[in-house]
Amino acid sequence: MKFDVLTLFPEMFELLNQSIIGKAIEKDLIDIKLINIRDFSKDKHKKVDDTPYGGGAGMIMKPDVVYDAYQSVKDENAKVIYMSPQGKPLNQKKVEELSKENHLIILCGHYEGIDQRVLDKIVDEEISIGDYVLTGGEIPAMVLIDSVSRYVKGVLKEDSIKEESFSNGLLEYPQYTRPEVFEGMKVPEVLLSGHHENIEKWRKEKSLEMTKKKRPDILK
Ligand code: 4G1
Repeated sequence: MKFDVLTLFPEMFELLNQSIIGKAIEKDLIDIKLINIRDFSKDKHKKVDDTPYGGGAGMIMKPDVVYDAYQSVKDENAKVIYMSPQGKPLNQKKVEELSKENHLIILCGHYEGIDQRVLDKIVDEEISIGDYVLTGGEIPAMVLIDSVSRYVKGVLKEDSIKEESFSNGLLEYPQYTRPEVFEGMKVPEVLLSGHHENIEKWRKEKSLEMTKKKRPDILK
């Protein structure tokens, strides 16, 4: 899976060189190319933004600079995603759908956003990670890359994907590890029993109970 990220802050993506995603990059299971939009400024001061027509606070990213950055990675078979608070909400269904693509080009806005004309010209899909104000689309892009990469073959151990919460539409059951007693609290007896059917039954019940209590909104 190939991710090309168009951003003014490529250094922010160094976070992804850690842990499971870092390993996946080392193993060439995923390829993350960072394109610094500023490199495509024709201006001698490397200007990438300007004041909004019609007035108002802040700066808008210039369409020609963003377009030239896009042209440098353009691929007819790629899907171009703009991380935007106006996008469709990212959920596990969308993540699974995107994981079927071979090449994603991810555009990150900064400041007050990007001139609408270049968005109209190049963007296939707008995606949002949630309803709150951020300073840029970089963290949302990392959320997307992390969540989609988990579905790429070889990134996780074969059985880890199915086990996860949400794949069955429910939250995860509670988990325990050693010690058997912590601050006077025992691990549920059934988990020590070695009785796999009973354990599975208990986990299913707990998943349902947790979801009803904590996230009734996701219960269909
Ligand atoms: C109005 C949140 C503006 C933000 C209303 C989730 C947020 C990208 C996302 C904003 C961004 C609300 C996202 C806001 C995001 C231009 C650069 C847009 C940063 C920008 C609720 C600032 N998921 N936000 N505007 O945050 O890019 O993907």
